[in-house]
Amino acid sequence: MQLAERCCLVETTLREGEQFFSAHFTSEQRKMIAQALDAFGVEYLELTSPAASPQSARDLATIAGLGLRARVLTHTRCHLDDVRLAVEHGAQGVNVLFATSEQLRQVSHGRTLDEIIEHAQQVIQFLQSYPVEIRFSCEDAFRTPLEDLLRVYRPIAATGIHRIGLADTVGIATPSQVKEVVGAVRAEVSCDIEFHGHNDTGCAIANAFCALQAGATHIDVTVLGIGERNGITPLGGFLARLASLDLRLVERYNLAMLHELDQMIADMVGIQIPFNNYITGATAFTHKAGMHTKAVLADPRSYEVLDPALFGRTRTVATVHRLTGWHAVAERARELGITLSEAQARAAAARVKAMADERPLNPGDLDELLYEYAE
Ligand code: HCA
Ligand code: CU
Repeated sequence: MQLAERCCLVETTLREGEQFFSAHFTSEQRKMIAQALDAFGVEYLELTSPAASPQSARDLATIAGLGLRARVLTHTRCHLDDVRLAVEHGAQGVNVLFATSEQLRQVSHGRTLDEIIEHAQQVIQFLQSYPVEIRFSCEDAFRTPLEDLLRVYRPIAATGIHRIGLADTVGIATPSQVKEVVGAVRAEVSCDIEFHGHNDTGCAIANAFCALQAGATHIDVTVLGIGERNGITPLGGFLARLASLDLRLVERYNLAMLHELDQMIADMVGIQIPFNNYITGATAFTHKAGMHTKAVLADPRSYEVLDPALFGRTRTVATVHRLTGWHAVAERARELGITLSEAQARAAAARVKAMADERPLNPGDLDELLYEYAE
């Protein structure tokens, strides 16, 4: 199957995102987020466990009842009480997990691998009497020896479950390791495979992409990447990765909404969109040095792998600094309705450089200088 056909986004701003330090979404905000992400076109929404709090349970029921196109999942402990609550509150899918690494098994639940398998099988059997998608994930999969992972996944996949998940819970995996591990699991199971990657060491996007290449079908993302600690694979960054390779991977999403989504979540959790954010950061499409601006003005593809217009964004050519070039200056003059000869544009650029050596300039300084040529 082609990547474009099998890549599904599991948008977990309403679960992993709620684990971001400053996220305290109200019921109204949760509903707004679900509706906006549905309008954007993500395939799945993952919501906080109904066992987390009474309001979380009510909000799950409300959002599951909205009739969204996206399937509404909830994330619970692999526990009969929790998954029962999930189905009672209308979840269309239940994502359960168990920690399998030595480190987490000791501090988290103290169970052996065999006990994990037996317990998971009971929970899965219970869920199989309801019309819900079932996913079982190994938490901390990348600090779990591969043989242990396979020992757990084989019998779990044999239950006929829809999906198994691999979580890089502590953000330790490398892209090549993800490829190897997901590839090995892919060779052993026939169900769908989900990947969830944290960004502690800056590999969350690369790891998610490698998981996809190795056969994963579902990738977890959040708006701006918010989540526990410094978060997980960001929706926008992952789309940037996909879009630059093949537009067919992203054309089903309402890409022009991305900025609005990033801004909405930034406002709700009280942060700014980072300047260096993929696609929606303030400088994501800003070109500065003369060599760059000259080339970009001639053909944007020279220094842009993504078309800003695809995401409702615009390109900025910075002209008022000492690295400016005469092409950029001439372009700014054209925008102001002033036609410069090459010699005039070169002279104006030289004056900008000299002025910029003296003091920081603002855009008005260049415009003022260019108006002299209009007279
Ligand atoms: C956590 C759980 C999780 C779960 C991922 C999954 C993780 O530690 O909060 O269910 O696939 O990172 O392991 O978010
Ligand atoms: Cu996580």
